[in-house]
Amino acid sequence: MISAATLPRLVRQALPTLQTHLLSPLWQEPRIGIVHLGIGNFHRAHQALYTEEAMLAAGGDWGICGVTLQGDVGKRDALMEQQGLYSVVERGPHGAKVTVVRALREVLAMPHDQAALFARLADPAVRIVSLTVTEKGYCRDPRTGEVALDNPAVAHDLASPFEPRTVPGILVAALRQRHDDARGQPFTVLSCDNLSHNGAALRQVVCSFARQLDPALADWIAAHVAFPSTMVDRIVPATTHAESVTVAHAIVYQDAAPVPCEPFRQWVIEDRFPAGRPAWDAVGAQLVDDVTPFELAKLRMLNGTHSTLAYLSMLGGFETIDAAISYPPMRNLIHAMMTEEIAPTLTMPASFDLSAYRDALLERYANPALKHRCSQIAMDGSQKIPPRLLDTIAARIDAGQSFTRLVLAVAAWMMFLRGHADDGTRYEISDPLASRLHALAVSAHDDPQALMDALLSVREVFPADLTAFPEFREALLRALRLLREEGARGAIAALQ
Ligand code: CS2
Repeated sequence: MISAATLPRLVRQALPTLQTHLLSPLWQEPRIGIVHLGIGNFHRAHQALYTEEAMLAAGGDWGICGVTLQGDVGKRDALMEQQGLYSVVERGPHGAKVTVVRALREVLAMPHDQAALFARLADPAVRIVSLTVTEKGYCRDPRTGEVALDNPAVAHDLASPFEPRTVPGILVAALRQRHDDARGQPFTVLSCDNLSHNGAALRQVVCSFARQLDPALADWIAAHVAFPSTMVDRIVPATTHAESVTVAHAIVYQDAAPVPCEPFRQWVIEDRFPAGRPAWDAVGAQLVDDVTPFELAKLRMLNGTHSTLAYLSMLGGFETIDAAISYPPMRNLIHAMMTEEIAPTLTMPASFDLSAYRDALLERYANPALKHRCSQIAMDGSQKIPPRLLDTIAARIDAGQSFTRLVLAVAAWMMFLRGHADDGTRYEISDPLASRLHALAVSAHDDPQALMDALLSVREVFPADLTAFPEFREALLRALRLLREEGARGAIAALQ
């Protein structure tokens, strides 16, 4: 048994001995061409790998500067001690594959490294700024799509625009540098988060923030900066001790920042990069004119059922996605939800087979090696419920079709907000609106009607036109009563 703690640290001098864990023995250290905001596990197991492969296939200076926005100096230091190196552990039913990734060249932690970040963002060699900052990182007012002026962090950035802390604040300050530099060219801004129309959504947030400060700058951004949309897909759980152990055995170095993920990956990108891009298309990414159908399919089929599994599991006592999906009534429910309620809302290119997509998702969920925790997916429901479930319900209502299972998922989220499972086990709620949502849920004293009325009043989540639909309210109340009377497992059995 190797103990990771006793091994030497993973550094670039070790690479010659790690050939079997590299994508290729060839490698020329690239200059930094991408700044990535939100250097979490997802980026490191997805875009960073595609980018390294693209450089291997076609060259280019697309080294990555990763930025943590939560002041996580521990993460910065761990990765910088390893000179940006880290391992990706692909966990499939047939074992683990460990790859050491070299594309990450620098890690900065905001707000500590503000000067270094803005120097980097002013460098014309940086041609893309990409983001995985989760839904809440956009500081978006869901009612208008503009930057949320009542968000205290946004107010801070508007008052101190040269010391920004938020994503819109940082992007606008960086674009202002490019605008003020006579030779400056803008970089392309690439949202890689699970938002509908993520490029357009980010553009609106950034332009509305800039307009508060300087309308001429806002006009320049609107006219000159590209915000392509993307659909990103790979299931990437949080790192656990198991990864350190797997990596220590495989590479015999100590990696303080390994990332687990599933073998599957997909990336569909709107091809609008005026300042150039890596040859992602040479390594499996699909570059298309319109991402919308792929994005909606992924948000509704994958993320929608992921959230459904997460909330029903938090109530019904399944810890991981594979445990939940191997419970036959749950699998039946998710299968039926995708087939009968979600797929009919999607209009896909002729070559896209939605039944095959559904079956592949069910197989990915069943991956026993991944241990994707339901509590991780249950986080930030206030941000996730609208694009993943409510938009689909609205489409079903428009088409005059039923949405019994979709609404069960919304009801499960409402019950989840009480803070305990059906058997009384307590858990933490992690959400930007957590205290308000929890207080509303508790104030209902387990009365389904009161719970529904309290939570439907939260306008950041439920648009007024949806809550005005009697069919929606009736179906939601029925689902809440079912969960209250039968528990999550009973409700799953009833609606499978
Ligand atoms: C998940 C996603 O945590 C969540 O909310 O639904 O992170 C999901 O694993 C990815 O979008 C898959 O690409």
